[in-house]
Amino acid sequence: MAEELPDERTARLKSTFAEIDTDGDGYISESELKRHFPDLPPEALGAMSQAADSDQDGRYSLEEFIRTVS
Ligand SMILES: [Ca+2]
Ligand SMILES: [Ca+2]
Repeated sequence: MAEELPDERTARLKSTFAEIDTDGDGYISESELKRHFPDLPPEALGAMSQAADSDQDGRYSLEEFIRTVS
């Protein structure tokens, strides 16, 4: 894969985040994640929430999301 400019990458991640954040509150909840990835097994969700939810508030901020996928 070609290397991307960080700005482009951030912009793309932001739009992905907005897509998953269906109620637009600025956080991705587990149910929004499940709605967006219906085929994701519960184990994957659990592993992801442990790794991604660094402040342990049960939802993903944009910052946590970017940190996790980048
Ligand atoms: Ca939300
Ligand atoms: Ca969090």
